[in-house]
Amino acid sequence: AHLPANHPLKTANTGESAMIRTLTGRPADHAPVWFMRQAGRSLPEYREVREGIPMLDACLTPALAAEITVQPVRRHKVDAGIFFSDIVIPMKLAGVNVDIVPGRGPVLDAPVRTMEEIKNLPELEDSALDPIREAVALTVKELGSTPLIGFAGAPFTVAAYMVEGGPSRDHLRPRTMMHADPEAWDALAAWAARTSAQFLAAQIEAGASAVQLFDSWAGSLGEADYRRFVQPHSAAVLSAVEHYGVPRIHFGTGTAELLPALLEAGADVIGVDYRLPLSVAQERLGGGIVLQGNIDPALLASGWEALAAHTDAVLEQGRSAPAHVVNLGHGVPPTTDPTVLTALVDYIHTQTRKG
Ligand code: 1CP
Repeated sequence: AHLPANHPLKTANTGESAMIRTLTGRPADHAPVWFMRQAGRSLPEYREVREGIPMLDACLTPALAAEITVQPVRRHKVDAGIFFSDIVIPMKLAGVNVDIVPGRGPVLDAPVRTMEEIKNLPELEDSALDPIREAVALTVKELGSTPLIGFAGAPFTVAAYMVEGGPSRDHLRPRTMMHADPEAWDALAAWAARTSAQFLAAQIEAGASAVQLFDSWAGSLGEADYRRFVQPHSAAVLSAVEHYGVPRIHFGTGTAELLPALLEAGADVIGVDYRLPLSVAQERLGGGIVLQGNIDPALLASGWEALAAHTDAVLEQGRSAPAHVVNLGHGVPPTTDPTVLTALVDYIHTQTRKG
């Protein structure tokens, strides 16, 4: 690996943490756990520091982004922080007019649908990523031996927001565009891949010990479209950061039929959503890959007995993989009682502790 000389994997001991040991397929003294969307609205301390501050402003204020990233680690004793940011931050920093509308999500002033519009997209200047580098450096310092996981949106999920101009259920427009104007689609997905790769590289160089590529909406694609129009672009992001030598997680939802194609994009770890048991996922993936997942977020509100039984089943199914990082099968719902998350982390640590 070619980590910068002062990278935490070399200078601190995140490399021997249960999280990094497990992500790299080595045994650990307990199963590590983190939760997608562990920072955010489920935490009163988050709501307090975010009061009156728009989402994207919070992401681009380094001390605030660092504080919000560390909050769930402090409270729940999860085994990693997930950098507080958003998949639309790289396009924002490139100069695209995007905002995050409360209760809705990312919305663009002008959707990007034609080759002309794609050719006019600004490139992301490296210096524009400075607030990200600063936030990551502050976070890593605060986290000490607990690893920080960086992330970016995968090209399909990012481009889907750009083509639709906002959140959508079926992602009809990007799926139509792939076939109506494949050249334009490939140009847009390549732009999204470049900016996401730059975003990941900035986080790794500033100290992130692992990264996750979020293809949250990949499940709206059939396998043939995924392979033709998406996989090469996701593979480009993953290979752009391979030389750093930090573990790369690839996650999508609704990917049961896409798992082998997802694996071929080249990540080190596959994140599985809550719909498919980990043992079935492992079978479809050929048996040799580290898995992450996949407690159903719905069970966080189902009462402790049902949650503990479900967690036991997830831990058992995780034994089918060479190593298993425990997570939810998608993000923490904003209505989640945070004390349930704290208890769940403790339960997972206790149930899996060796010796
Ligand atoms: O005002 C607010 O509090 C806005 C809510 C919010 C938050 C807390 C948004 C808007 N983004 C985030 C942070 C965020 N987004 C994180 C870091 C925090 C953590 O995980 O603890 C991460 C990793 C993301 C990534 C993200 N943004 C994804 C991929 C993950 C996933 O949940 O699938 C996606 C799809 C987005 C887009 C987005 N940003 C925000 C919303 C509400 C959405 C989804 C909108 C939709 O349904 O299409």
